[in-house]
Amino acid sequence: MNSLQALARAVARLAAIVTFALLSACSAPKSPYVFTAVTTEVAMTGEAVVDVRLVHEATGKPVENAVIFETRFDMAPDSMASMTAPVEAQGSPAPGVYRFKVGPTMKGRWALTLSAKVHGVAETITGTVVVAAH
Ligand SMILES: [Cu+2]
Repeated sequence: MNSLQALARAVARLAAIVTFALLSACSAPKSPYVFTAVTTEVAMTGEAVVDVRLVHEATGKPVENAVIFETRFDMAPDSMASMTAPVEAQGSPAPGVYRFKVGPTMKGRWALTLSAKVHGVAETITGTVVVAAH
């Protein structure tokens, strides 16, 4: 095999790898459930409550009776992912709306990351909303 053939083979192999990578990325399943922030700002003083809505994106229907089993509140949006603060689930004040009491320790943007299970849905639903603490 001369060097030109070797090069052609290498290029063909690389093209195959790139194609596979692109197809894999495009076919990765996207969750049909989306968390969005109802509350986008909280005060540093007093009780800070954040409401988050969970909807089925295609129909826009609120998702009731989700079990939020994991929560995290951190300053990742302001490049301080290791700075965390307390977050406590407070139930559901309205259909598809989930309430959390948070305790931001610094002014700035905070990420509330949630993991949930919904009856009849096999996969875990995860999402992150950003709230600003003033
Ligand atoms: Cu911080």
